[in-house]
Amino acid sequence: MITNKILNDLPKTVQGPSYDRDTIKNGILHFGVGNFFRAHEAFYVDQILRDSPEWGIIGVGLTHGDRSKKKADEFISQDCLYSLTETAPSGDRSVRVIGCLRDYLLAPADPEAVLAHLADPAIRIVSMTITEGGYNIDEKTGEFDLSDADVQSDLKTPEKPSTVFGYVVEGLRRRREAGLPAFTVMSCDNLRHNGNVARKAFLGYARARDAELEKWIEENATFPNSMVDRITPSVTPDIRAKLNSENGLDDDLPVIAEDFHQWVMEDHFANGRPPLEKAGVQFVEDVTPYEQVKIRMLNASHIMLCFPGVLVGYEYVAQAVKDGDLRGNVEAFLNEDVIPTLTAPAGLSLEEYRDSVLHRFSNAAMGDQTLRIAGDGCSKIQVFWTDTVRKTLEGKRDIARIAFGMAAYLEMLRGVNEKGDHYTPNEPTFRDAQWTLAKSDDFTSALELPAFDAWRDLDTAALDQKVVEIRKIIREKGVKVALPAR
Ligand code: CS2
Repeated sequence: MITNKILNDLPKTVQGPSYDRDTIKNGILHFGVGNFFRAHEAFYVDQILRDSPEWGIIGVGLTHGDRSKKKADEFISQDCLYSLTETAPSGDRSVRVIGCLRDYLLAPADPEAVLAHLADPAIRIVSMTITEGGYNIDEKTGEFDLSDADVQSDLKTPEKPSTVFGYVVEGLRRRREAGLPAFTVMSCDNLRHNGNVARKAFLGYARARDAELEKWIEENATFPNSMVDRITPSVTPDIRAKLNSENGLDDDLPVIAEDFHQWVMEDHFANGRPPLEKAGVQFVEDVTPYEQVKIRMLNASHIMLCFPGVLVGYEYVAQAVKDGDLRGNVEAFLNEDVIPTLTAPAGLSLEEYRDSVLHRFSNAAMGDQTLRIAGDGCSKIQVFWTDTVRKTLEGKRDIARIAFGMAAYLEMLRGVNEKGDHYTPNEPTFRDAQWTLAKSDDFTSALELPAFDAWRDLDTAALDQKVVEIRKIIREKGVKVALPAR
């Protein structure tokens, strides 16, 4: 275990916190303490605490179950410390222990403790990484989905919430009651306009709860948009063991990430903010061009690579990107479909960005998994591909690569690769109805899956037909035969 006690006695190659942990105060509460948060926001905040100790973080887990309980126990027994290993494509690495997490609360076990922090004036930012699909927005209507069962139940007992919406809004209600300022709601999810999406979700919930409260939140809280970027693989027990033996640590909660990291944010904070620019965060007026480039190039090509990559049987992204056919298809997708329909922020070359993305994917030492990337494809397709698909359809451009990507996604959902090996596709938003569509051999009805909802208002007849055609080829002859001609 890594604990406060061993901080003075870390291996020479491991860098510890640059500050005395006892001097740190609570300033941020974060929902969703996953690997990405720990390699990104926490990594940035950790660097400014020495000079700005008032921005320590309280981590909150929202989910039930044994795994969540185990994770909470591990955080607590490690004094909320963990190691971050940063690896470069060259294989170079560095290791540090991150100390900015001050406590870890499991919300279902102690909802009142979470609410007390939310109502504490020391907490001035509430951040979250709750996944692309976590904002409960109905893609068809573009509105917060009030029919969701958990939301309904929170609306019935709003003072005893269980969803992130219920917690944040109840926390803000308590602050209003107490005459305290609101806090900034800072989404760190990989969404277009993540702040606007968060605003829609939290205000949508608040409106259904109490219109006056919604108004107060709208006037007093802010929801800055940001672009977040750092590839952070899942940590399996094998990876954990390997990291520990390489690092000379005994860490129950190690994280590994690429050496690259980027955070571009709009400077709209309701109640102060840490001087994150000192740690390299770029504050800009409008984050749109940055997020468009990141989502439409990096994330979009990640899934364009990994849906077929899983089917071929590649476990790692670095293997898939080394495959000339799959890489060529991704390059063609970027060159033909994405770059011509994308506007770059001033000073950024999209060609250089493309090359850097493919270079980052080739980072073998990081061991990023194709199944991690392919997971939650239903939400990711809607976020990462929609603009490109819409521009392709509207501009009557070549649909071949998009159709291939959609077909590969649908085949990937069957859970068996071309070698006959089985795996478990992860689709957290699917219920039985979606799995029935996904597993059915009726290729036409599979197109009703919500993954493709965001362009259903356009004429998709030719695209749909092409997807069905390509899927048949994948099924009968394999992914490589089905790849679009180049
Ligand atoms: C990946 C992202 O899940 C995905 O599809 O593209 O997790 C990616 O690693 C991050 O967005 C990198 O910032």
